[in-house]
Amino acid sequence: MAGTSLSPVMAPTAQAEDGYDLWLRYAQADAPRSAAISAHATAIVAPGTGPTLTIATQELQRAIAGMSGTTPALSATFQQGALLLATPASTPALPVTTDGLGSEGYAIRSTMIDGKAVTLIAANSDVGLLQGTYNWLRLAQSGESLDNLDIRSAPKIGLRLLNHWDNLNGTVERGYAGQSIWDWWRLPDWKGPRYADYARANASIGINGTVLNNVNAKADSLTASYIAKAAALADVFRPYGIKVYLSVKWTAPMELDGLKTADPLDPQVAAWWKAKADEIYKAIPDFGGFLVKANSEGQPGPQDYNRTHADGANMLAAAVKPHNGIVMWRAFVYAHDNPDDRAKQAYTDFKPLDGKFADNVIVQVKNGAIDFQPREPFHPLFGAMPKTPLMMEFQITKEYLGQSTHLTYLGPLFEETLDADTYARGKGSTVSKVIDGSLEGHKLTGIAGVANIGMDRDWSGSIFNQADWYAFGRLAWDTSLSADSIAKEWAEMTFSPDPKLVQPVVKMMMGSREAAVDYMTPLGLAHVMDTGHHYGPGPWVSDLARPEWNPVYYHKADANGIGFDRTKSGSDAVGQYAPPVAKLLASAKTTPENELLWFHHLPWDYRLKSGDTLWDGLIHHYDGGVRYVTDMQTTWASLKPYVDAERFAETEAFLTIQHREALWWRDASIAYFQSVSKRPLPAGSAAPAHDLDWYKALKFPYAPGHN
Ligand code: BDP
Repeated sequence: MAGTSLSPVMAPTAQAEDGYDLWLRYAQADAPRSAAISAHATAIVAPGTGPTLTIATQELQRAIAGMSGTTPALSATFQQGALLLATPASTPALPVTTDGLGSEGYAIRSTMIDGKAVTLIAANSDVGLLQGTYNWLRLAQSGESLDNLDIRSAPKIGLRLLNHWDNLNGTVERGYAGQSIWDWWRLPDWKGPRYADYARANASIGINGTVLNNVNAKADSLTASYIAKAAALADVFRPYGIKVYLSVKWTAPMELDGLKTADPLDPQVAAWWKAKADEIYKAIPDFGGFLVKANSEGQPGPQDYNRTHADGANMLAAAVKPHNGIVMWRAFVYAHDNPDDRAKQAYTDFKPLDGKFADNVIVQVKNGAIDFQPREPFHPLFGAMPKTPLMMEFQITKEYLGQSTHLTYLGPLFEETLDADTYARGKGSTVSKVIDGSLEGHKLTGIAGVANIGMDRDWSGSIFNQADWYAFGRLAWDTSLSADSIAKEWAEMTFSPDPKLVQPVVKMMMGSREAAVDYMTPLGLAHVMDTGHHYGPGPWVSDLARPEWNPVYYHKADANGIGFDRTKSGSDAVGQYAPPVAKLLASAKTTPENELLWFHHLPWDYRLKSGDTLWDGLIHHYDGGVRYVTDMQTTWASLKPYVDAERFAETEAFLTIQHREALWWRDASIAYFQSVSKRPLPAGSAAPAHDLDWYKALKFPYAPGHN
């Protein structure tokens, strides 16, 4: 077994399967696959030894050694079966064109050079070669053929970022995988090995930027000492093609330097930000830019000075513009003094600002109009601001989807939103086309995922949560991929390419998010989680200071029926969608049933498509969700022979937790809604295990992720 140059931290066979290696395990392949890999990687020819190329060639050596037992040598000359990395600069007569691949894309082609059969990975840059390398390794790991390759791939979305909601004290807002991986205290002097492993994992799925700190930002992140710490991380990430960004607090000029105001139109304020940007770029020449949460949930912002979000964003944009930086301005806003439907407020605030943002501002919009619920209709801002680049914000961490222990694969959630049709420019105006810029011809494009990464040995709090990080990256690179195919390649790399394992695992993953919708928020219900920590059910909560913090605000259940009327007779949030969408949503009959109660308040006797009354159907969804979890437990138990003991046991235990909690969700929800509807349960549905007061009395003061 070769591989003396391997990092001891991630050596493929050096340790038990604790999940640290993610999908980059490079475990020994079976004989045919091992032989195929060796035959297609007899040597590696690379155009130089720069830091990025060194990462690529070492990754290849490590991976090939792990999978086949032989380490290919770095070679200057072609030989039969060599893997050749090349750019037009290194190899002028490349047999493939790199036109259209941009600065990150690549081509992989099985070809003949000097009479020798080789595999060529070609790109315009070393980062492109690294991306091509990871694609080739994905094929090798997942047991795909390495013959006759002819692949071209380039991302349509420019900014593919993680957003860390990490605090400077090491906690992570909505983090369920342990403490923050940023050791702010010992940076910049100590750069632990985990930083490079983090960059490597992200690069392997095409992520090219990371916002280091919480959107609920502290001004301190912009002090000289914290800029130096961010610069140290940027130095580690750079060769992987990953840029660093910072969340900023609006009042930083006042807090750090005693300015009297943070009014964006005040010249002193603008000068402060300009000087701050200059200082940051001196330390981090390729700094990406700022992410801003302003005038939302108590954060300060330009509206405090009677200025608009555009005034604020443009002032910051001017500060970073000379350095090619950008500003990502979040549209997640709702205000305590606005009595309108919370689902409408972002649109109301931002739509009038369309066309008013500087050209290096991109508005970051959550997938739905409330807050990362198990299911939300797509945000009405997508398609509604044609003159403004909009970027997607997904939540990879599962604040509302079972947190660390539930197996609820998010691929289908991401896919559902990306494929949703806004009808902004007629049929086919999907959310994907809004955010990849193709619908309106925008060049600045982006997608962000709120990270699920922490100090846990397995990074994400569970093995299956790794799939959400993976799926986010893969979809960010190529929104046309299916959640199903991503689950398949993830399972092949994370466990093994054996179809006896892969097929059941993928099947279980693919239905798991819908199961969580069923046992938590069926038929379009939302935001019925308990207060603050959002762990577990609290549909009865009605005593919080702001109306829209209370679950009762969202479900509006009473003796007659349930649901939020967002049609013309109600809040008319439906009117924020393009006319063809609005028309469908105007009637319960034409609204997709899985969004029914999001848009309509309906009587308990309303007939669902199944023939069930709404009441019976609701109960059947709760039952179905729990049943799905039972089925996952059975499936997983049958996979014991195919999974290592450590990862098997963890998943088995977490499924036990999930089953218990799915039942809790079902029982507590039914106990509450039955206290309102006063209806009997349909035949075959068991009564909740406890009475309503028992569920109401449960308290979780130490639930993780909540400050
Ligand atoms: C909500 C979270 C809260 C975040 C907020 C945001 O509960 O912790 O600060 O979103 O996105 O999902 O700003």
